[in-house]
Amino acid sequence: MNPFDYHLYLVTDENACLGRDLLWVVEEAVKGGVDIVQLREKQMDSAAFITRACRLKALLDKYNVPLIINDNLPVAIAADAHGIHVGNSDMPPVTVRSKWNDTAILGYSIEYEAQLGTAHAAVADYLALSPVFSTTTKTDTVTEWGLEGVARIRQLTGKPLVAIGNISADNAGAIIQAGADCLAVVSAICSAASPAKAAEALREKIIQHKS
Ligand code: TZP
Ligand code: MG
Repeated sequence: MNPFDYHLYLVTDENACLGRDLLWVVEEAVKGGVDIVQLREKQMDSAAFITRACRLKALLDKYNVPLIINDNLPVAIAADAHGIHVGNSDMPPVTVRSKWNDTAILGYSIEYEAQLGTAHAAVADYLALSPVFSTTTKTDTVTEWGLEGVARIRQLTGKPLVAIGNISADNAGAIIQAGADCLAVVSAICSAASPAKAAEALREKIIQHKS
């Protein structure tokens, strides 16, 4: 198990970057306070995915910020990433653990409450409530957890909880107060005029509302 002590999680989406270079956006975000980054590439072939992951890893290593790869174990291994994030219909966390080292950060998306009691949730380093609020960035979702859902799941598990979905500086404080440990965002940072300032604003809200 890895101690997961991160607070502002950037999930990348090149389409959300308003035509700007993804690595530039990520670097600005990190300067503004993002402390963990997930490379999420849904269309890219493996070779290009690995190349991009290696570039991003080299950048993030300079800042001591871990790189998580979305749903692709060969890419995560090839890029020597710090971890992997899988969803309910991806490679199961127990399988990931059997194929990769124990020190890798393993994130698991929770779409149904029933996932909580499984061996998969048990081997994860953090659980992502996906989505906390419905979002146009990802529309194939099941449960909109809402603040009540965050609070309920908080009572049911001691695992670090990451909230994702339509998070902005406006609702960040309430989500932390409801029990999330970490907030993950795509558009609030990738599509911001200043990704650094957007990250700063989110980070400030998180710190303010941590009990
Ligand atoms: N998983 C659940 S919601 C989501 C992902 C990848 C997208 C979140 O994007 P945004 O723009 O922060 O709402
Ligand atoms: Mg997935």
